[in-house]
Amino acid sequence: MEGIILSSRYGNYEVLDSNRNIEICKPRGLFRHKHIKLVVGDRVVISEDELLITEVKERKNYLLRPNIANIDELVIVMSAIDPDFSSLLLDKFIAYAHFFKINPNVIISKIDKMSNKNFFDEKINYLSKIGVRVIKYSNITKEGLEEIQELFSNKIVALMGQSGVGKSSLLNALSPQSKREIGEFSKSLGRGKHQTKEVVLIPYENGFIADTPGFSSLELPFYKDDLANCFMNFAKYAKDCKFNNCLHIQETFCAVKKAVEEGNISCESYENYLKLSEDLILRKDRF
Ligand SMILES: Nc1nc2c(ncn2[C@@H]2O[C@H](COP(=O)(O)OP(=O)(O)OP(=O)(O)O)[C@@H](O)[C@H]2O)c(=O)[nH]1
Ligand SMILES: [Mg+2]
Ligand SMILES: [Zn+2]
Repeated sequence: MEGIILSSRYGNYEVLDSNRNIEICKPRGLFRHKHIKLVVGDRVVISEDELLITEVKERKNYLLRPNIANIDELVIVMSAIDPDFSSLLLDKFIAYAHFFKINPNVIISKIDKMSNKNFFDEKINYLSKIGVRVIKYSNITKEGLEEIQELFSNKIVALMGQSGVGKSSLLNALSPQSKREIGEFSKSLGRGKHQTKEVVLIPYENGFIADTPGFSSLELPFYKDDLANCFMNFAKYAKDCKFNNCLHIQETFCAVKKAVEEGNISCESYENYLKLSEDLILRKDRF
């Protein structure tokens, strides 16, 4: 019988089978021998008698953090405040998603805490130009909830973001019976409580939503040249750079830098690119 992995704990996997029953299954030893690590979202075949996972289907996509496979939409949740909105972090998360070939959406949460509701409009316009959909949301006034319901229906959606931005709160608003535990945001520490500890798929409107543990930091698992390719707003110009391995930093005849000067690429996004690039090494330095 086929099923989907909803959660995993200590080597046991919760599988929702095609009869809508939840079974606790163990993987066949074969997976360990072949170094195949099953993750939430994996489509699997289980043997009914022994409750063993015998086969895993080919993945449509895969994301390392949150660790999940086969999603239809990735939604980056970034709060307007508490924790503070960070354009740098948002561009980092978006680049991270693109590295895994996933085009993300963004929810700006806690919008009720902003006196100027249009504060993010410039960033939102820029993101929509590069194909990233942005929804402003408040768990207090429920502004944005209908748009979120429409986006999430009939799909497998994964939420991603820092601890304390309100991922589990949003899940409770969408699906009250899911009863996700909520953690307080600590002003003094400047972060959430890491309330959610595991990735878990919650059934929602003919699909699923994955609640996931929040990050305190996210390391980009790639090289400088990957980063250049993950800034999708550069792509249109990068093909005209003189050097085809141009990183758009010190090189001459760089069409990306020219586009920044001419106002076609936002200075903020280019500066975020430079900052993120500082932490990464060149691929050739590795070998
Ligand atoms: N004012 C306001 N507070 C919110 C909103 N959404 C969530 N909160 C509060 O933010 C805090 C953190 O919420 P959670 O839903 O636990 O955040 P999380 O993203 O799931 O955090 P982790 O599980 O630690 O990753 C709680 O105190 C919530 O009540 C919102 O839209 N507006
Ligand atoms: Mg949570
Ligand atoms: Zn260039």
